Amino acid sequence: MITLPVLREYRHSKNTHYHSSATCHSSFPWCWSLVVIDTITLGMQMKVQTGFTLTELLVAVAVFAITVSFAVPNFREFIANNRLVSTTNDFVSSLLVGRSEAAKRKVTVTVCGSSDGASCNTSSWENGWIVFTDIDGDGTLDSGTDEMLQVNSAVGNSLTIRTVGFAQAGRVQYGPKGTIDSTGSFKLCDSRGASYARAININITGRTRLATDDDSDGIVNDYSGGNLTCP
Ligand SMILES: [Ca+2]
Ligand SMILES: [Ca+2]
Repeated sequence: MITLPVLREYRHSKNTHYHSSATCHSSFPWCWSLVVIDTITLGMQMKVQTGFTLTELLVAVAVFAITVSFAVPNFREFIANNRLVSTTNDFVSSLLVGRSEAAKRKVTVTVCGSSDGASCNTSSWENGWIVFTDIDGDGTLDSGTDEMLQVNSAVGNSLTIRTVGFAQAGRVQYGPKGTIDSTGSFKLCDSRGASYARAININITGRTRLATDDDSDGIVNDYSGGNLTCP
């Protein structure tokens, strides 16, 4: 015999009463079906019989309002974090393309800020960036010799992508062995500031590493070990 913690109903004169258990023998599967049907039926009856009082309704509305007041900021933060992660991934992807194409083709590849998708013209990389083979290494896409490998449009959403440490704020260049011309970091910030910022650190071998908070003070550390600043 097995006792189930379900409600079953019995009637006494004009009142309806409930008790809290039902008993079925394990060798009678049909009994379980009856218990399930009883429970569903009873639930429907209770729903019809009770309804909400004004107090219950007000409490429900208050609980809902409190829940929403916590959920909305969390959701906004979730969206903002996702935006940063997604843009960081896109940017890392471009750097990896630049490095691997340089090594594969054994030529210089330039990655630079570009608001027009054709030339290196900005150090505010959030306006867009391009990746191209740069045979003479002059930082210009020369027709006939250089080849555009990737064009990325502006990221929007008030994100900024800036550099720190590189020889030039608006461009980096990978050599034929995949090494980079200088060390530094790319910083990705939004309106929440450095505490939420992400960074991509690059060492002289050209290796890309996502910045971490090495000293555990809540702000990731750039290529030099210092805390990131925004923008
Ligand atoms: Ca060139
Ligand atoms: Ca830190």
